[in-house]
Amino acid sequence: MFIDRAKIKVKAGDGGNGVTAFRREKFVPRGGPSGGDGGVGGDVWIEASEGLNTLLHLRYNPEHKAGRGRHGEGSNRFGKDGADAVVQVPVGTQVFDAETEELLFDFTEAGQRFLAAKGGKGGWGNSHFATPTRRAPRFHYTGRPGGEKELQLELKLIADVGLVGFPNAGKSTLISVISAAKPKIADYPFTTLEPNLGVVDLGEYKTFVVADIPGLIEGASEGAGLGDRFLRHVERTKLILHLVDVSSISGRDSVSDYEIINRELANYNQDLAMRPQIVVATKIDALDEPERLERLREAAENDGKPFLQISAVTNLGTKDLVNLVALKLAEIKKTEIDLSEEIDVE
Ligand SMILES: Nc1nc2c(ncn2[C@@H]2O[C@H](COP(=O)(O)OP(=O)(O)OP(=O)(O)O)[C@@H](O)[C@H]2O)c(=O)[nH]1
Ligand SMILES: [Mg+2]
Repeated sequence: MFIDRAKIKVKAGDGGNGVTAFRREKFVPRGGPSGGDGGVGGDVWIEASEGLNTLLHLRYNPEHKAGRGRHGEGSNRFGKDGADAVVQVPVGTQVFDAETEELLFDFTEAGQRFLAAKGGKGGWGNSHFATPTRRAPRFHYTGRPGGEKELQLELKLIADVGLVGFPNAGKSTLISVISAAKPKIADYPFTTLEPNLGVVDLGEYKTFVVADIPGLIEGASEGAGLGDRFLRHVERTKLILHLVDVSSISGRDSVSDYEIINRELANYNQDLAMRPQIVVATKIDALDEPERLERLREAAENDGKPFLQISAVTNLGTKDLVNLVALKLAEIKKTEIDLSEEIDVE
């Protein structure tokens, strides 16, 4: 499970001040009090939105303020209320008080709203304070300050797609090309030491989340290399992209690489071997022995797995890959819905 975190500061609007004023009318020597109330400060709301997948947008924009209430005026005119501010978050976001760490709200559905900071009340103008014995009160209340809080937002991100392959297969390079993630890339094994997440933007608010994990080697399922520490991240994904370097720089055999990784997945958890998988031949730009590619294609086809070839460096095939992933994910989602409907019927 990856956790996306963002700390934000919310500040509701202060209430406007009331005012002290008196009526001045022709022929009325001493008019009564006429000071209006201050407006109410705006609230800060947090709202769950369907279109968001991460908290990234808040990391660059951590302060959210609502408008202040305007001050009251003479002739019993009330100050205008301050405008509310709305912070959008993805479904699945949990809101904690940053100071006490208390869980304040858990967003489970799009459209839910949580009042994060309440606007200050407006102060009363002096006309509120007139009594038969105190006809000309010369005081008013000031507005109350708006609520203010630091909030810790946390989102458990579940990757839809897991990238697996030997070290150096080009996993991090691929995620850097199809998403905004900028992981470290280098021509030595085990460059990636911790999983990276990337959000792939398909346009129109459609996205999917890809996890790039450290390279796997033979024995990974028993803890070799960085091994099983990260395979659990793949366990929750719906689709596996299995990247295999087919260039001869790798110095290894593409088909045996492919078989070793599949064996490690199965050893770790038999379910992973059954998980939908797309086989992706990488570094096609550096392909100098085409039979490496053809043998891998055959192996994938024999296993009934879709096969694609890409070069993340020249961008060849990456768009097709993203489209195929989107299509497969939609198919998987549809099967899940059909299955749950069948269960409902029983
Ligand atoms: N020619 C060529 N080189 C590539 C391509 N994709 C990645 N590389 C190179 O391959 C090397 C390894 O790439 P990474 O993306 O770091 O590989 P990785 O699979 O994330 O490796 P680990 O994190 O160690 O598991 C780097 O030198 C990349 O520049 C490609 O499409 N063509
Ligand atoms: Mg990497």
